[in-house]
Amino acid sequence: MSELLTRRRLITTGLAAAAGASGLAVAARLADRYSLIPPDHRGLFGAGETLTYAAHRILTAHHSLAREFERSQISKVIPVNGKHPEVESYQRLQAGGFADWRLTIDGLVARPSSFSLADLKRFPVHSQITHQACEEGWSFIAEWTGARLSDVLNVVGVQPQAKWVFFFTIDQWWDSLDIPDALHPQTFLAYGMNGQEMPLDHGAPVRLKVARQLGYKSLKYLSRITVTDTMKNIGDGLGSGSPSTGYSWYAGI
Ligand SMILES: Nc1nc2c(c(=O)[nH]1)N[C@H]1C(S)=C(S)[C@@H](COP(=O)(O)O)O[C@H]1N2
Ligand SMILES: [Mo]
Repeated sequence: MSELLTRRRLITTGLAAAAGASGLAVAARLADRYSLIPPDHRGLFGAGETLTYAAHRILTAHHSLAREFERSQISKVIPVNGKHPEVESYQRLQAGGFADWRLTIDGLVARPSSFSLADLKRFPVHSQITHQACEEGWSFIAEWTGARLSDVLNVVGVQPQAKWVFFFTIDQWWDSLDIPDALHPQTFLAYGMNGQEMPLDHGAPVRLKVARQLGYKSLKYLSRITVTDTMKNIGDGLGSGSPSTGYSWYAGI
């Protein structure tokens, strides 16, 4: 990238094109107003990722849906990325049929809470038949069943200053979504897959399902959710464990 073409120029140029705005000044104001700069913008993907994020946020508005498929299109062969955690705490939960598993939700919420699998199953049940794509090049279509994250967040009461929803897992993965993606109607806490309880290796008992981003954002083996207004104090501050391994925080598709 030439020195003259700074990141900010790129962002605003892209926004101007995306929004059909007539000038850079308009685009710059938009970028400022709507925080269209992803948290890891200095990472490997730099301006490109920023453009993707900003363009998605503007062009796809808030609740555009990922494509859904017919049951007949569900993949016959379903790959799995890695095995379930081997730590003792997970084995104990598994042995007890996950009756002792809890999902803690804390941070900027009115009512910090802890949900059992049975609690989550009492929320309205939703299903989606969507495509999951791994950054490594494989993908499959499956039916995912669970509670909408938005339904659960509405019960705990997200405070108005909240900007990010962080997720932590039993195998020490961590990641985050912005509020629009967290409240997206296809963002699920999924406890079922293809009509069965969530298989162990696919994230039992409950995984996150983020339909409009690459597979690595759909964290398995969830244990905790924290709502924040900053990324600063979590991990390296880039919103996800992925940027440190070369993958962008925003993985929109
Ligand atoms: N906790 C946890 N979540 C995870 C992973 C993982 O190893 N641990 N792998 C991610 C990656 S890279 C992908 S592509 C998908 C794969 O989901 P699947 O194994 O159900 O196909 O899960 C994602 N979520
Ligand atoms: Mo992946």
